Amino acid sequence: REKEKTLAIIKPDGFSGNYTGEIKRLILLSGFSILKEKIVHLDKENVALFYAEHSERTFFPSLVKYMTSGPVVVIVLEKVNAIADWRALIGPTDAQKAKITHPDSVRALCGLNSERNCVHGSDSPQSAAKEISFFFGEMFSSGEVIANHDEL
Ligand code: YYY
Ligand code: MG
Repeated sequence: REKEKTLAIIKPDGFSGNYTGEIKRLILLSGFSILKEKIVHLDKENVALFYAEHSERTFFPSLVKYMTSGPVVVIVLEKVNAIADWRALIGPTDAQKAKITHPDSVRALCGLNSERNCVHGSDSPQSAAKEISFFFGEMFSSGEVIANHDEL
């Protein structure tokens, strides 16, 4: 059982709505270690690259506007099965649906709808590797642990 890394993003209204502390508490309580974290304000080019797979979707211009509307917190998480477990913790893409089907999820906690859904999670080992290197340069194997559940 190898540890995995995944990328989490607290999106603009998660950050501006002061959900960062609550989300990090849920992250640590769920057994993830936070290896790296930074606050960044994305520009259009950043978002277009990060969400390149969605560039032809009708929601794309609106998504770019939302993701550039304020700072985000970018976090590298690590644990066994981190990728699937973080996706499970954040809940479905549509936060309205999350409130009904996954009331304990992060998107139910602070998301609004299928666009303003508060958080991001990598969806596969390939995207986790790509997304972590997008924000932090090379994939690293033993990053510094800033905080973990033992410290709560
Ligand atoms: O991976 P996840 O974030 O759960 O959903 P994706 O289908 O990859 O879409 C990425 C991103 O695009 C989503 O978090 C919000 C936005 N989006 C949207 O604005 N409207 C949709 N109908 C679907 C997705
Ligand atoms: Mg996705």
